[in-house]
Amino acid sequence: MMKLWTNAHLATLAGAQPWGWIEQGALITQGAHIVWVGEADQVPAELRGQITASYDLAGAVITPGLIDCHTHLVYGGLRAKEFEQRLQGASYEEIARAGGGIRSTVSATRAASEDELFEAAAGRLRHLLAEGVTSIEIKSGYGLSLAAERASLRVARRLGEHFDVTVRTSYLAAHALPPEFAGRQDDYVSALCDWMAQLHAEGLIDAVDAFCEGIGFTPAQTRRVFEAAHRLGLPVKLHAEQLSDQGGTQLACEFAALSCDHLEYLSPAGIAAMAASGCVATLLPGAYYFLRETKLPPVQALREAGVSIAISTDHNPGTSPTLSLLLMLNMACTLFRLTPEEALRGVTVNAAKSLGLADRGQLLAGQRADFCVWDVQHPNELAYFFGRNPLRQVVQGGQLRGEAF
Ligand code: DI6
Ligand code: FE
Repeated sequence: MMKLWTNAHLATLAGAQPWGWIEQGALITQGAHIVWVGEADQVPAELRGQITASYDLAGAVITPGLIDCHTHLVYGGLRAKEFEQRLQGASYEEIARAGGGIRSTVSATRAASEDELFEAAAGRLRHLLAEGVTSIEIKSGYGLSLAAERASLRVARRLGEHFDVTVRTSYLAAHALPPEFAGRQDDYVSALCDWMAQLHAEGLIDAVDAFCEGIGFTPAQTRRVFEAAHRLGLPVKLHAEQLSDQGGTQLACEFAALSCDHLEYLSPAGIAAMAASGCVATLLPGAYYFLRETKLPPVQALREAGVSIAISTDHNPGTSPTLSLLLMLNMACTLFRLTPEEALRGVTVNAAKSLGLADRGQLLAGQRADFCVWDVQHPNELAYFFGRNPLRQVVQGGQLRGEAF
């Protein structure tokens, strides 16, 4: 079944034009894919004859579907109390070292049933979907035991089955040290590498992530996690240089990491390694804002080095409880000085790259037909407004969301 989507202003993010702009555009989809994109008056005659349904998009702006490429969506409990403590003067690192922080979410996650985790995450996911998210990465990392990491990853998979969204999972058992391994960090790394093999055999892991940081794992321990991932043929990514420069980025690039994320403390050597290996820099303005970080990621140097920049919510209960990817577009511009076009590329084509998904992120023949229909005059408004959701419709795999099959 071929569908024509016409009367649209297209931000294809492909080609040499700014925004990949097509002023009077049209798209043709077949099944879940785009088969043609171009000027509305140039639809090829041989395709026109095969069109079985036509949709008038009434002059709306169309972008690729949004991709939230770094989230910790599955967890139990909340951390609003910790937010209060921070306002009373405690730092994030102090709270973490005192057994709060990530580990308090671990207790709440372990105490929750799979159904409870699903319901809580589903409620959060609905907010993201309502702003045009069509693909999302979801990390484990609040279970920190075989059973609880499995539960989190199973919930992530279930979200992908239940909702109209593509879910990619990342195994982040190397997020924090669970209390039962206190003083035995290397033993924990051995254990999580064994679990990785089991959970991968169960089809639950698409990529492997780690938190390389003073309050996380050392570069040597991170290396062991990556070696285990490599043995299983799994791609890696890394929470790198968020609170200090550990050189995790260079290590990740040795393993051809898909992305390094956060990067406020990234060094010139780290930037060079990313440029040489084609690693995506995923910037997370929500965590920067919520932690009141003052050290900016080196955006201009990343640009000059030609490193692709992605943007994501980093949704998590401790450092980035946002459920708005559109707000992150605005913050990427206001806080990190990205241009609105760079910000949109950061949640589409570059976010896709950071997940190893070559079939989405641009409006191009051959790509998945995931796109958003926006009530705006120009795509720069997506980054300009904050707290306004101009999403009109989502097309996911060639199907209008909510439309009966
Ligand atoms: N960096 C972060 O910002 C989150 N995880 C990480 O490795 C924070 C996780 C939390 O505080 O719960
Ligand atoms: Fe994160």
